[in-house]
Amino acid sequence: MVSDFRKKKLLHVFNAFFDTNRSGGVDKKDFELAIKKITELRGYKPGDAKYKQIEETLLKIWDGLQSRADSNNDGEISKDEWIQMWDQFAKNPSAAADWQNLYCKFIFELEDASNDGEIDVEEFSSVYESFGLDKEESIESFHKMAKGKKTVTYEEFQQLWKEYFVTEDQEAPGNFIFGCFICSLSKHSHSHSH
Ligand SMILES: [Ca+2]
Ligand SMILES: [Ca+2]
Ligand SMILES: [Ca+2]
Repeated sequence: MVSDFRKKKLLHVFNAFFDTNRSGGVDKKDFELAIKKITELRGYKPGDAKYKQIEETLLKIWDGLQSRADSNNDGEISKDEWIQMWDQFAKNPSAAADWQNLYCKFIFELEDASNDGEIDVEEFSSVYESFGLDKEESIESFHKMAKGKKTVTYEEFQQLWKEYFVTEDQEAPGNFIFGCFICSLSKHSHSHSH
C-alpha cells in the first residue's frame, strides 16, 4: 500500500515534470515536448552538441521508464503504473534503475545553470518556474530542502532525491526537492475557484 502522502508526492512529479502535455498519461510525446521546452529554456538549437545531449538523455530516460513501468504495454505510463513503479523503488532504493539515476543527475545539471556543482535558490526556482510551478513557492521549498544553507551539492541532492520517493516523514527536507508538491495539487483541484 502506498500512503496518501507518498501518492501526493508521486503524482506531483508525474503532473509537473513528466506529463508535459497534461494529457493524464506519460508517453514519448511528453518527452519530445520536454526536449523542446528545456532546450528553449537554455537557448540550445537543433544541431548544437548540448541540444543533442539533452535529447539523447531524455529519450534514454523514456526508454528506461517505459521498460520498467509500462506493465500493460500500451506505450503509455498511467498514474497507477507510475505509483506501482515508485513503490517498488521505495522498497529497495539502492537497486534504482539506470534511468532513475540518470533522471536525478539530469535534473541536478539542469538546475545547476552556472555549472559549479552546486544549486542555489535562483537556479532551483527558475527551472521550476519554467515547468509551471510558482516561483515563490519554489523559493520556500528550496530553503526547506537546503535546511538554511545557501547551496546544495550533487551528493546532497542525490540523498534528498531518494528521500522524496521513500519517506513518510512530513518534515523531511527531501519532500521539497521538486518544489511544493502540495501547492500544485491543490491548484489542480481548485483551478475553477478563481
Ligand atoms: Ca502526456
Ligand atoms: Ca501502460
Ligand atoms: Ca550553480
